[in-house]
Amino acid sequence: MSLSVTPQFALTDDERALLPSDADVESYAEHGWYLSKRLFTDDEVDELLAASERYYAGERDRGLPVRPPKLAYWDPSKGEVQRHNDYVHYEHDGLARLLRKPLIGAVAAALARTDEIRVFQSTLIYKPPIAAEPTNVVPWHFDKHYWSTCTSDRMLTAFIPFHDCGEEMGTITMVDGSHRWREIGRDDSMTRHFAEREARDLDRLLADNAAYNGAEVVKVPMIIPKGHMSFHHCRTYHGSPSNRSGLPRRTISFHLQDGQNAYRKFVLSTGEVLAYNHDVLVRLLADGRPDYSDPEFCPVLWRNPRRPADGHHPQEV
Ligand SMILES: O=C(O)CCC(=O)C(=O)O
Ligand SMILES: [Fe+2]
Repeated sequence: MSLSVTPQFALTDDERALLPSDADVESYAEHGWYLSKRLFTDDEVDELLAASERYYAGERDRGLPVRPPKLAYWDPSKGEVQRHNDYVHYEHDGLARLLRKPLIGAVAAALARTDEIRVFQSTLIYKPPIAAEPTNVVPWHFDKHYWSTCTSDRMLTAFIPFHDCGEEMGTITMVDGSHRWREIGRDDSMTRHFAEREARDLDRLLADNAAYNGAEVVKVPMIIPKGHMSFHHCRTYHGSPSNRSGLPRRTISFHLQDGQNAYRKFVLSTGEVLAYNHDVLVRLLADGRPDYSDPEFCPVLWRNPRRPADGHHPQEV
């Protein structure tokens, strides 16, 4: 059997020690979240912060060729609200260079039990240090709702703070085990981003879904030391409270897809075909579907370097 050797994805021994253990992978399967070991050095995190400041000052290495319909794109004219900026891995090489660290993909691959991880989206987030700022509150949601055009249920997100991130800062908070809940008959409104929805409706939705599953809502704030990151499954409910720390909360939500993920047509009850922002950006497959493996927008972050060229998928990393 011939091997496709992809040396850029080989990990050093030190990096392999930072992968989740078997028990960690089991725990992620049970709880739907995982707090990583220290995947970035202090220097790397400081570089992320500096690169984000240059991004906010207007630095770009390239611009999106068209503006997709639901793009999150803060600019200074929006003022001191919570900032969300999508596609930073595409537009800004300084941020991309750090985000493309193969170790992050290898950790995600172990958790998702897959042998390839591609970038799906990256959103640079900033919560200004204003305790009463209403836009700083992230209502309960799970990410798969926004990714209804994706075939995969293994997608996941690395939440990467640029500093120690605890409760005072309004850190991301997981609803333990909620990725295993069955969903009450969903309606189309779930495909709309939380920023466009009433927080109260989403609170009720969480409570109703918990009751439907006979489950308790156990909220686990992720206390994340600098250089560590938290991972969550695409069906894990999560949200975050206001920033009461007096300092800005700076993070990137790095959304990841497994190698098998592909576009699927998702029709809303109105008959409208749902579109994700990628659908107007990425190249098309021969059959006309958007290609969620377009290396321009969805590059491979990590692939098992021992993966055989014939496409069989050994699980070991
Ligand atoms: O910014 C937050 O606290 C939540 C971010 C989020 O929803 C995500 O990473 O999927
Ligand atoms: Fe989210």
